[in-house]
Amino acid sequence: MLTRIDHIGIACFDLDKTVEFYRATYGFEVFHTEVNEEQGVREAMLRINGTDDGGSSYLQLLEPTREDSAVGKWLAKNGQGVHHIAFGTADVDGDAAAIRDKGVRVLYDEPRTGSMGSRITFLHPKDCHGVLTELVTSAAAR
Ligand code: MC0
Repeated sequence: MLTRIDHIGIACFDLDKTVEFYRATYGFEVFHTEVNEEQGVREAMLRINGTDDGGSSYLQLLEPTREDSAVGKWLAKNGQGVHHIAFGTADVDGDAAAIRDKGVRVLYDEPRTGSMGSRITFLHPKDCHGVLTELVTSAAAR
């Protein structure tokens, strides 16, 4: 069951400048940074609020590490902005299977590694009314 918004992914050209905008404008601080080579991103997680399952909701700022990555391609075509939304679940495998059975393309056969040790998969935006949608089981929920 999808129980919360885990994060909103925002693609940017310059991670440091974008982090500084969110800090100076809204007061959001960086909770975590990492490079995910498989996904081709350098990212900063800004924690917005805790949630009633013990997890959190974040803004995820994403800078591509290579032009041919998903975020690099998207930025070249669209410029900066909201790239995807991510729903939190305690069972990414079960939810992905159930959603696949409804005819929505799930992009990975098995969930991959996401931010902060989470397990993630994506749903094709063309099957989700134009929204690239991620499913996340946080490390804490595993
Ligand atoms: C592409 N499209 C999108 C989109 N990306 N629509 C909405 N939102 C997006 N973010 C649309 C394009 O406009 C195009 O539509 C069609 O999908 C095919 O796109 P493409 O440019 O030809 O690119 P593809 O097909 O090579 O790849 C698209 C696909 C890819 C969604 C399959 O981006 C992907 O595998 N994404 C999942 C991985 C990902 O995004 N990783 C980065 C975040 P038209 O109408 O022009 O045909 S990593 C992350 O977030 C991790 C670290 C985490 O959360 O922990």
